[in-house]
Amino acid sequence: MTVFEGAFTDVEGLRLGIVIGRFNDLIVGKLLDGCQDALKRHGVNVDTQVDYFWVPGSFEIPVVVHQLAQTQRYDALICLGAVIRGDTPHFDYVAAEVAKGIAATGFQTGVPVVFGILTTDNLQQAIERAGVKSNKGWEYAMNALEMASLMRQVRSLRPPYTPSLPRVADLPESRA
Ligand code: INI
Repeated sequence: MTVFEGAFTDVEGLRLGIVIGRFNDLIVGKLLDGCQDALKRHGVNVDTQVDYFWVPGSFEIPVVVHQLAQTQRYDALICLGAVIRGDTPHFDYVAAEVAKGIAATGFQTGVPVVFGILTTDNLQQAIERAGVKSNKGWEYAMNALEMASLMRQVRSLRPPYTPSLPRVADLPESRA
């Protein structure tokens, strides 16, 4: 039996991208601080090993993170945002789209993408998760380190070639 799990200190040559939705900047800035603190304490140089991409709000995160994942430049990507419920259904649309978009990027590209989007009912809950009681940004950084390390191991299991698919005309049951 072989057990695979990610390490938190597998940071040599690691490249990370962080996509940040500026909306609710007070909260998101704190998440970013927590994230950078965790990365630094695990040996990541947050100036040279991390690229930062600012977008207007959480809704814009998926389009950027998807393009970044396709570059295959990053071992992991972290999305940071804060979606706080208001008096209208806007929250539901933004929260649902960003969650779907981020999940799709991970599936479609094989690059780990951390869902670092706070979705809270009010500002108080967001503040508590952005540095007052705990800082979720720290956790998101740890998730990225762990997944980047695990996916490096998973990738090494792939055969060193991609067998080409047979042509339809060569399939035995084909009438082409
Ligand atoms: N964006 C957020 O990141 N958080 C929110 O709470 C939020 N609310 O509630 O409106 C929000 N809206 C902006 C949205 O992400 C887009 O930037 C905007 O709709 C333009 O596309």
